[in-house]
Amino acid sequence: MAVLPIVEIPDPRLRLVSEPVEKVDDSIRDLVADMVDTMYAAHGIGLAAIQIGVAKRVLVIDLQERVTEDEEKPEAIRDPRAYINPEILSVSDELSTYSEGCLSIPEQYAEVTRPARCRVKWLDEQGESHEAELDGLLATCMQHEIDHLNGVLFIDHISRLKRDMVVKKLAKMRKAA
Ligand code: GNR
Ligand code: NI
Repeated sequence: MAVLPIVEIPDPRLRLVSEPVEKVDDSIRDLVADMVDTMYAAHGIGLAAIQIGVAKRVLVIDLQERVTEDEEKPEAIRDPRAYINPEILSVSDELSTYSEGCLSIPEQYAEVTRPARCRVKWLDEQGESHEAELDGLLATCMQHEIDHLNGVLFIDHISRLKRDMVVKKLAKMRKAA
């Protein structure tokens, strides 16, 4: 269990295509535990392994981590889920737009349009296979996280102009810090 530093742009590791997990063992469960700790510490709703520098196809999501800056989410409400080797099987024609953020592009947000629903299969921490049709914020978050496993960031889905604005604002923010 550890809170680890989050890899931020323009770190080239964020552009790697992560490798599938061959066997869901204790080392993977340790990785998941570190990812969950790091996600909560950063107040994120999801985290891909590459965001802590590990190029494996592992992600964690807990949509309920929506808290104010100075308020810790009570342990009791936490419901982190691990998704190992997740695959999108199909997506809806219907689209939806969310204002997305990313812990690797701190404090920057932009509207991203993606399929509103997706059918996904994955392995859990015990190596058991699951399949489900996701919608709403979970569908968006899952697509955002699977993008990370393929070296794709939310800013790749917006216009060049908006992307340049996000990068500029981040540079300005870092300079002021
Ligand atoms: O914390 C996060 N919030 C978020 C909001 C809208 C769409 C996607 C996300 S994921 C993000 C955490 C993160 O960077 N995961 O990779
Ligand atoms: Ni992200």
